[in-house]
Amino acid sequence: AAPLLLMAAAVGADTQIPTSAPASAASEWRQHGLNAAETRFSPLSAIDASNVAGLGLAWHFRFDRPRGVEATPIMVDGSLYVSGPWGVVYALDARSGKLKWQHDPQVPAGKGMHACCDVVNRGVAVDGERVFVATIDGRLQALNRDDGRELWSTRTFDPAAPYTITGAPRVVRDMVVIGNGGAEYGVRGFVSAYDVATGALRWRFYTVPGNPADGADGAASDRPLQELALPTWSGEWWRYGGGGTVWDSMAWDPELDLLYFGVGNGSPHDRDLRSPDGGDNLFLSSIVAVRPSTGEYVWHYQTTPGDSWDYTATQQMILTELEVDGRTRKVLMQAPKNGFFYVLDRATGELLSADKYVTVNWASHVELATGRPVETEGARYPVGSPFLLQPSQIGGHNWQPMAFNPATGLVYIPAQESSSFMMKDANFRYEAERWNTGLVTPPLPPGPAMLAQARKFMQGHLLAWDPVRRVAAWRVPHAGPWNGGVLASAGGLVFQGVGGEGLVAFDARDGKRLWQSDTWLDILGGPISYELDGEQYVAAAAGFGSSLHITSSVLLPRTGAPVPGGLFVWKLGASAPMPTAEHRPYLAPPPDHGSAAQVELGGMLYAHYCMHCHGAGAVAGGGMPDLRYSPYLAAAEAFRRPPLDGVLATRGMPAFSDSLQAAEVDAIRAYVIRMAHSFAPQA
Ligand code: PQQ
Repeated sequence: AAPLLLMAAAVGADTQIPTSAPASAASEWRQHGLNAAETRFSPLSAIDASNVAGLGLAWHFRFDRPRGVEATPIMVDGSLYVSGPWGVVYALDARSGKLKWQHDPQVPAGKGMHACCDVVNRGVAVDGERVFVATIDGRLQALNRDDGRELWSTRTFDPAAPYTITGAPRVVRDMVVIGNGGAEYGVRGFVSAYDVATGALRWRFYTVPGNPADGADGAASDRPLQELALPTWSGEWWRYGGGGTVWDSMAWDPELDLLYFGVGNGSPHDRDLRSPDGGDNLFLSSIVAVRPSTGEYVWHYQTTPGDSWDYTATQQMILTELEVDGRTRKVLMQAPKNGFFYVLDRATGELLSADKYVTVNWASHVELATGRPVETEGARYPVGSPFLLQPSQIGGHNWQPMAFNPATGLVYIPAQESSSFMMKDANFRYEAERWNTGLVTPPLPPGPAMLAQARKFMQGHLLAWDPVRRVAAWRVPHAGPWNGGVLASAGGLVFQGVGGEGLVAFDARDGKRLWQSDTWLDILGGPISYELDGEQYVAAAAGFGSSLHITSSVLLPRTGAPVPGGLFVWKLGASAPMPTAEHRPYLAPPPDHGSAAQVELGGMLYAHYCMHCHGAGAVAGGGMPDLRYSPYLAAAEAFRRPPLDGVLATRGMPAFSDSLQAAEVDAIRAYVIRMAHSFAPQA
């Protein structure tokens, strides 16, 4: 390895693992982000730029159910622990891929309707003899590491409420910490810590205030909620929950004794609906630091005051040390959805820098003195003036993890340029358990010309960001907007799942493309690396599903047939055969019969009620049925049965009889048929 790479290993060794981890930790992947600082920088260097071309598939393991896959696997003691859709956990031999055990939490299919972005699971946590997983219906479970037996299972919320969990739990000392999702539907976010041995609740931190008339919550967060957060809200937000879900990112610093979590957007999205007299609406879109033992508030930094754009601050946080203005600072770095890259002093929450890492038009800049963004005119999309927002609600960066290489000093971000049309829903009425963003979702305009236009506004890239110089060192453009998490390694490499291409390795210094392995399934979660018997392995989970695969598959370079995903593992010199793509048969659609008015109405209703599962433009991705080729499409009477009679309820398709009339379902059918004739089937 080159001197640069040796230096990487040396620097990595100090900043890597802040806890006193056992010696084997350098060859394993014990925690979600590799370590408590979530750097995702593997100290392994056997695979480097000079030999990565010889990386081949060692083995792959297929999950047994379709739908989205977003997990970062964990590797401890020669075993891999990976979660698939619905929170099914697989324990595999890390050398051979042989299944040791699997555990299915048996989530009722109907719960899937509360998941904004598929029934994904971003991974498990392993501590001693226990494997922890959080299920989409809100159970936190401890499984025996040897045989997958359930040791305890705790309900973190009432599964009838539209909460979900997609994030990976984190073990912090003798506690396991977990948040939840659901801010698109109307919930009040919170984070909870449970005893690793018993599953007993230790503390809970609500991220937004409840109804003041109900008094205090009796949680560790009372004081900051009453004193800091409550004055920043107005109106009756609690009717809609308020939002603030902690659906993904956490990190912790044992020396400072601080646990950090990223808080999500407001519910509904439009602040005018949830807090009509304005206000910052703490702790939405914030990074919050608490004492891990008690959940006691220490500091917060709000990235997007008074969020109206779905600008979550739930994106990954990396803890490291940086030289800022001649001083070494302990920092926390985040690239949240809103398009600014933040560097904070992680002891105090002081803002050190905030710079645009993608195109941003909702704010001109962030003022360092106040820590506040300066919003642009019209960005809050007043009535009658819709706003073309950049970045869109998918963000300049979403949940796909980034990585930091201390030798290059660069943060590698799975970034995207994106835009979306923000328009108030003049007819908004809260519908329990339904999409409650308060925005009109325009249907995708039919026709290839409009589609090409939409694709131009949606572009993903791998971004190497210099957090000290506060500029991009390089960017590598990708074919589509939705790409995977990043692994950086002391071998001077950056691995990323690229939409339509499988796993790709780049040179950490300049982004030069060095290697590719086409898995035929997109890799979204973070790849990992581990060493066994002196050999370095790279592993990544793959599968179709997740927010953009489902809603916007029409914009992606490759979309999925509803086939199960799985885990792929590579090492030098291996040559196991790669499974090839699987195609599904298509039924010819019925004749296009709808009037312009009927198709237009159907399109609006489709975008509100159907698109979040069956896809924009009625082009489905991932494991969801594609309505253009549904056998129910053949006759109007048949097409009404699932939404109005609930005939597919046990398979997860909820009845919409409280929201939709027969004539409206017929209009949706006319729209779907129009789309079936507009877009060629995707293999
Ligand atoms: N999940 C994904 C995904 O898995 O691809 C993408 C998103 C989520 C978002 O862009 C979100 O805004 C989002 N929001 C919430 C929420 O507000 O509670 C939850 C989730 C989730 O749990 O997956 C996502």
